[in-house]
Amino acid sequence: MLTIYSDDHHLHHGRCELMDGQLMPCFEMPSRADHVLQRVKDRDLGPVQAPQDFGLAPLQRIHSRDYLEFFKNAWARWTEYGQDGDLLPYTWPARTLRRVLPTSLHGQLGYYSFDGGAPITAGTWQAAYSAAQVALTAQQAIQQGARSAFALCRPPGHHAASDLMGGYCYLNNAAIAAQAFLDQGHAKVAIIDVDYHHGNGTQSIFYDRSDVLFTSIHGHPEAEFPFFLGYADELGEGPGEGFNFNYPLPAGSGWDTWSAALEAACQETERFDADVIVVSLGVDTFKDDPISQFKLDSPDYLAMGQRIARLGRPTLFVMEGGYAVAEIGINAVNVLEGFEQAGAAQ
Ligand code: SP5
Ligand code: ZN
Repeated sequence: MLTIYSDDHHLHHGRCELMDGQLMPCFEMPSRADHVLQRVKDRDLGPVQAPQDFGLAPLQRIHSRDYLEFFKNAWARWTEYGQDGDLLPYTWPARTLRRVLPTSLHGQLGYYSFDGGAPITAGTWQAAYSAAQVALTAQQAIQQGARSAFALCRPPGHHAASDLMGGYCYLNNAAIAAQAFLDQGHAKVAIIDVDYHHGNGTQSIFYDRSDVLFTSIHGHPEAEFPFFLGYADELGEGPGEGFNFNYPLPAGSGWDTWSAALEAACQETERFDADVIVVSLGVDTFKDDPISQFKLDSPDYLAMGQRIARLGRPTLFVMEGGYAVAEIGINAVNVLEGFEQAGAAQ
């Protein structure tokens, strides 16, 4: 399997995130992608290539112009205040407040974010821009006939909405790639989000559309981030009704429970009859993940890849979460190897 990877992810190295009521050192760190890349090489998964640059146009198909402009310029505006530490939001337009764009940097950052978990640093825009190009380059490989490809994206993307950053995410790499498939002639794309957290950004982007099926298996939002989306009764709206399926699971869920949800998601995906599949590949479902509560073990990721392969469609894997850094490479690459094994058996 071809892997697309850019060293630019090192440009994003946040110091602190606001989580569980405290400022904490960032769990989303450069060594995550380094470990995955190392495992790709150790296992001889296939060639590793640098991304091409498709410019801003494919990003603008998913994100609003004003959001992209804000994100691109935020760090420079911050340095004009004489600041050189990470920039975090602290006020949001919650209930009772007006959703009107202020002129202030901090007001605008609150407007364009939904949590305090996505710090902006000097290199965040460049890293996120390159991650989106990584996804687009892997998408192009499939467009040109590859059965699968792996976009080793960092920072991740599935929490980012059209004009919102949060949950370590700035640009929605999976959504950008899915839209690129549609723009290049495909009629139906299915996104399967296996990250431990609900892919609220991806869901919101495609919620009223029938050309993208979104399925997500995740910690129940009653108890787990991002809390305010990801319930099973969210089925899509308007033309998108019946094209969104959430499988929220309780803390402590292991492979038996999790794989039953994957089976349900795969059956919806089969019914939808997608041309191509995009997998939002988070491995924070791992039993030793420091911020998550599921109990998957490393061999389970092989089975995950095998089940996805049985869908029999060209498949783009896009890296999302996973914070047990020492095992992230084993678990992510196990999904890819499981996929390839099942394909070879077909
Ligand atoms: C891409 C991705 O996986 N983003 C996840 C962002 C999660 N941020 C909030 C995490 C809250 C964790 N709470 C842990 C409670 C047990 N200590
Ligand atoms: Zn996650």
